[in-house]
Amino acid sequence: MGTLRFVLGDQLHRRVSTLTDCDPDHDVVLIVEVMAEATYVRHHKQKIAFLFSAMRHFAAELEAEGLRVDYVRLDDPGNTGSFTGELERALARHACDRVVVTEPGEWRVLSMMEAWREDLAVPVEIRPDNCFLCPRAEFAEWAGDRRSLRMETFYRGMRKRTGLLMENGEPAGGQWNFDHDNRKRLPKGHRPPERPRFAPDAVTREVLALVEARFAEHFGDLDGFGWPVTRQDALSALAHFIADCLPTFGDYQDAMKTGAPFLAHSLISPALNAGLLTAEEVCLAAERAYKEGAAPLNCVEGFIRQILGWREYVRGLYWARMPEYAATNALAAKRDLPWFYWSGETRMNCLAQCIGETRAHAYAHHIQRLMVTGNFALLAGIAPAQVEEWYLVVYADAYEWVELPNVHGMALWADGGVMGSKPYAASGAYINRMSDYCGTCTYDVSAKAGPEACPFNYLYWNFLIENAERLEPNPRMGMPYRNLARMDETRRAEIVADAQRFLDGLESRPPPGDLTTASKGSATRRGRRSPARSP
Ligand code: FAD
Ligand code: DLZ
Ligand code: SF4
Repeated sequence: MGTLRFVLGDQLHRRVSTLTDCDPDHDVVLIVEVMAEATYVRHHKQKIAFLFSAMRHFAAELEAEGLRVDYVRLDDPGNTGSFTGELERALARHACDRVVVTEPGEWRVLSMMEAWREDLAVPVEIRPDNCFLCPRAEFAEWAGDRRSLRMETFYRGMRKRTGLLMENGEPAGGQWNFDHDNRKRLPKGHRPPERPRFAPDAVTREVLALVEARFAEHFGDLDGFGWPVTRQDALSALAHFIADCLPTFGDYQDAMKTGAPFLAHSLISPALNAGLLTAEEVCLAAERAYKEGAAPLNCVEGFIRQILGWREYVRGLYWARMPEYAATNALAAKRDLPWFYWSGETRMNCLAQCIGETRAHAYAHHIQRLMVTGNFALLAGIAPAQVEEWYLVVYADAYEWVELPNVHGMALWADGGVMGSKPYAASGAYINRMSDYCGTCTYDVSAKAGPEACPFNYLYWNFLIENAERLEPNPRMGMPYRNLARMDETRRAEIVADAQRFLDGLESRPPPGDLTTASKGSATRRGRRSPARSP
């Protein structure tokens, strides 16, 4: 009798704990394409294509190595469409007397795995995910029952523990953080580095056709699909980033430019989150570039902080605080998600650009996610669950462990300050400073009031007015509330009236006659029904 080793679609690493002791003579590796995972939210078409292609390539690599792989394709006869159904069928097919899995990236899948322990006739071992640098238990111990958890404290601990960018027990360069050297505006005429595109091979082309046929109603375009879908390609994408982009990564990390969706960002998150790369090897590659003098410290530290710091931190927080975390709504936000998040059709050029790029690439960089789509949702008081569903749908790198804390905690402050000491709320001035979007917008970023004024301007003050009870006592909000206090009643009334007019005009349903929206409702991951919204 052997072991059935069930590898999920985002666990595609040869050293994943499920496979560490795999016996090629007796064990079977199970990998399954299932409808339930592709539709529990209506993922962007590129996300499904990326994952199915990466799964098929990974299975082929394991087979080439001599492992026995049972790969179930979406269209295979008898495919039950769910993890549980396929696991049961596989147990009936193979002489296996136990199941081994690695803990998943989402709470709902962990609940499934726990049910398998109860319901299946064989024992089920759930192993820790060894592709992260901070084990869940270690984070939980650090977090304890503290109400607020600051990333910077966690990050410094991780630097000390791993020795990354440490010199004689001190941070390299004498500082933990080089943020003040980053966040520059792009110089005029700046040309972002060229990015490699991984042309679809026969496996990917077959998957693209499958996705187009079976998920036609899902959000997003497939044209131009160029994600790395094998470990080898992911390593080559990483090498390209380190050589060509890391040397300016920090400087322009927060900049946004029309027609330049990637700038010097690494684009490695889909590969990293699916297991094609590990956090450790990515951080070591960046550190090596610093040690060899190929990239400056501000860029290397800025990059390593994203992975060793933010990425590990959000994952730890997710597991330490779920499921209660997702249920909080500190600012009682309840407005429906505007329809333009799906269609991209809005006069607000910043949102139209970021949503358009998201539709085209299943990608937007951090500041676009936080300070454009996230900031608008915060200021407009959109219901957290609806915003979270949107982010989980639209990005190729989205899994709940990483999407939820970033949206719920960082962008929407729905956790009331567990993650961030104050909301990331900003007016149009911030977007104007960090992008070229305002120059071609039909709204006027310098106007404060009236129908042609940039909506971010009055929504920002309206947000402060509406949430004064909750936010005014926050010492970090002292300055904006002092500025608000200097406004007279007439000005405040004007802000509220402008905001009301604008918010009342938002469509949360497809406009009549919009043929691209003829889709049914989608079930949200927390079991509610959301209105039809994936064009
Ligand atoms: P780079 O800018 O090159 O950064 C390098 C790596 O650092 C990323 O690949 C990523 O692995 C990591 N990283 C950076 N910031 C974060 C962060 N805040 N949390 C976790 N990892 C981080 N990231 C996801 O992987 N999946 C998501 O679903 C996701 N949703 C987000 C939602 C919001 C509202 C915000 C503000 C951020 C979200 N992020 C998410 C984090 C970040 O935006 C993406 O990781 C990043 O844009 C991916 O592009 P990149 O690989 O080019 O990143
Ligand atoms: C996202 C996704 C999709 C679209 N399809 C599959 C699939 O068919 N089979 C699979 O094993 N995994 C898939 N995934 C990834 C899972 O949803 C992911 O493993 C869980 O969300 C836990 O992180
Ligand atoms: Fe966005 Fe306002 Fe600038 Fe238009 S003017 S692009 S709405 S910030």
